[in-house]
Amino acid sequence: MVQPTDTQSLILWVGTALMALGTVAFIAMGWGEKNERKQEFYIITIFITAIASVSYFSMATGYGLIEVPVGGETLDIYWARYADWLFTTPLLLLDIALLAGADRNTIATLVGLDVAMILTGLAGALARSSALNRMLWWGISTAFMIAVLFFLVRTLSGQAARQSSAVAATFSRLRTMILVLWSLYPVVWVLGTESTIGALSLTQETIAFAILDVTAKVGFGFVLLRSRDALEDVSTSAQAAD
Ligand SMILES: *C/C=C(C)/C=C/C=C(C)/C=C/C1=C(C)CCCC1(C)C
Repeated sequence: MVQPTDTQSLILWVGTALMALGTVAFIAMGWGEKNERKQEFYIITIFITAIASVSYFSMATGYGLIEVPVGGETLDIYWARYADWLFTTPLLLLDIALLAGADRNTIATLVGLDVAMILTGLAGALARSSALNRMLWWGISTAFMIAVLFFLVRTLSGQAARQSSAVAATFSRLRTMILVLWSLYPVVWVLGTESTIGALSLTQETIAFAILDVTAKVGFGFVLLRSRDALEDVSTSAQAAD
């Protein structure tokens, strides 16, 4: 059975630790919060890093890694990433959508497109028939990602613009983080092992995904949860609407 190299394992343990530390920090920050609306943001954000730390643990210990034969070569694929992303990317979108005061249909559309993005990306990572076939899945997944980012910029920004200035400022910071960081995932995928191009080694790819994951989850969580004025405004406007 294939195992991570020592370097990969070290990177993945660092990832596990940072995700776990983020989880503990978010629990501490939300401790004693009585307002139910504000609690939502803490609960969602805590789950994001908690799920990621378990996924990193599974990869660090080799459980999350499999061999996929494609056209005579064998690719080492960390499948656990996709199990993580399937849950954590919708939760990240839920965080920013609740902040923007999005309606149910917008949230459902965003989550649906996002789940399609991750599942078609997983299909590409596991496809055995040919490198071309893997790249076609990549193209489909990337199209779904563009749709997610389009919705974020168009529909969600419009809804956030109706909120207080504190909410709008935090929203725009988080939106920029998503636009920049998420766009880099398909680039790393295509340069790395998954596409069979292999311009990045599996170790370099592991480093790149670890930096992206920690920034997009722990960094994102800190930006959101430290915006106390924004969370306050969201909870009062939601109460007024109830
Ligand atoms: C915390 C994890 C995050 C924010 C993960 C985001 C992942 C993506 C935006 C992944 C996108 C992909 C494509 C658009 C095509 C190729 C396959 C993926 C799954 C890497």
